[in-house]
Amino acid sequence: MKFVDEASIKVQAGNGGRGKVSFRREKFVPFGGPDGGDGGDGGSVYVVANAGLNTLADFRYQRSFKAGNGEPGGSRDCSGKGGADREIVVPVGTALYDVDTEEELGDLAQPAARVLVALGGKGGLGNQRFKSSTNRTPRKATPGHPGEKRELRLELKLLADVGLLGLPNAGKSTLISAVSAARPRIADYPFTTLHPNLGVVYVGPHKSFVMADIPGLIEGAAEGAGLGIRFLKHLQRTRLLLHLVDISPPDPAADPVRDARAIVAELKKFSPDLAIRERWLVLNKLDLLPPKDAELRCKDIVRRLRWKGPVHRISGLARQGTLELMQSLMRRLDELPLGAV
Ligand SMILES: Nc1nc2c(ncn2[C@@H]2O[C@H](COP(=O)(O)OP(=O)(O)OP(=O)(O)O)[C@@H](O)[C@H]2O)c(=O)[nH]1
Ligand SMILES: [Mg+2]
Repeated sequence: MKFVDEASIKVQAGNGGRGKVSFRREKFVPFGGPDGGDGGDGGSVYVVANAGLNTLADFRYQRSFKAGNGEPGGSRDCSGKGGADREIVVPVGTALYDVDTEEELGDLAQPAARVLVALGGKGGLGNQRFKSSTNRTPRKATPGHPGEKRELRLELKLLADVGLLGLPNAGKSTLISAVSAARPRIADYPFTTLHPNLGVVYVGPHKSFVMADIPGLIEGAAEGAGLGIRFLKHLQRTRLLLHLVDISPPDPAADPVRDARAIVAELKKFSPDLAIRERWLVLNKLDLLPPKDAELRCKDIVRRLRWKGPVHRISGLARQGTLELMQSLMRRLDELPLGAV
C-alpha cells in the first residue's frame, strides 16, 4: 500500500553574467581607464511550503524550473542586473531529496518554510577590477559562474480529503479509477477491494485533492460481517464522505434505500464523529437504466431516504457526471478548512 505521493523535478539556478572589458572614452581624455562592470549574479531556486496545497499533482505537468540568468556587465562601471529567483510552491509536509546523492535537502513541515535547492552562479568580474599600479589597461574580465543544477525527488505523505463509502459493488473502485491515476482491482463480485487505495484527483493547476477507496461495508460490519469496519479508520481524517449507491442492484430483492440506511448505521457504530461528517449522496450506475427510469428511481431513493444534503447522479463506468462531481468537491474542499479533524 503506497500512501505517498512522489514527483521528480529538475531545478536549475541562473548563470552569472560575464564581466565586461571596456575603457572610458571621453572627450579630451586620451587614455580613459578601464570601466567594464561586473556581471550580475544568477537567480537561485527555492522550494517554499504552502498550507493551501495537499498533493504533488501539479508536478506531473511541470517538471523543470529555472531561475533567471544574471546580465553581463556594461561599460561605465555598470554592473549587470541579477537574475530573478524562482520559487517552487509545494504542500506543507513535503520532503526533498537530491536524486543523485539521496541526500535529504529539507522537510518542509511548517507553512512558509523555505529551502534553497540551487544556488545562482556568481557574476564575472569586469576589467576595472583588474586595474593595478602595474597594469592600468587590463583587458581581462571573467565569465560568470554556472548556476547549480539538480534533480530533486519530492515526497509527500498523502492524507485523504474525500472518502468513498458504500456497499460492495457500489462502484467505488470504478469511480476512483475514472477520476485519478489509482488502478484498484474492479470486479463484479463483492469485496474486490481488500485494502484502501488512495488516488489524487487533479482538477486544475494548484487544484487537486486526495480520494480514498476502501473495502465495501455491509450490514453487521461493526460485528465483523464482511470485512468489518476497521477500514473506516482510513476515513477518519477526511473532510467529506461520498456515499455511493447503486440505483439498480443486480439482485431484484435488494433495496438501495434499506442498504443505504444500513451503511449509515454502521458508520454511527464505528464513530459518531464520522457519522456527522459532511456526506454527499452519489447515485451511481445511471447508465444501467433508460434516462427516464433512472430519474424516477433517483427521485424515489432521495425521497424515501428523506435526504436533505447534496445529491449527485453519475455513472462511474461511463464517466457521466464525474467531472462535475469532482469540480463540486474541489469547490467545497476549498471552503472547508484543511486538517479540520
Ligand atoms: N453499468 C455500470 N457498472 C458499474 C458502474 N460502476 C461500477 N460498475 C460495475 O460494478 C461492479 C463493481 O464495481 P467496483 O468498482 O469493483 O465496486 P466496489 O464498490 O469497489 O466494490 P468492492 O471493492 O467489492 O467494495 C464492476 O463489475 C463494475 O464494472 C457504473 O457506473 N455503471
Ligand atoms: Mg472496490
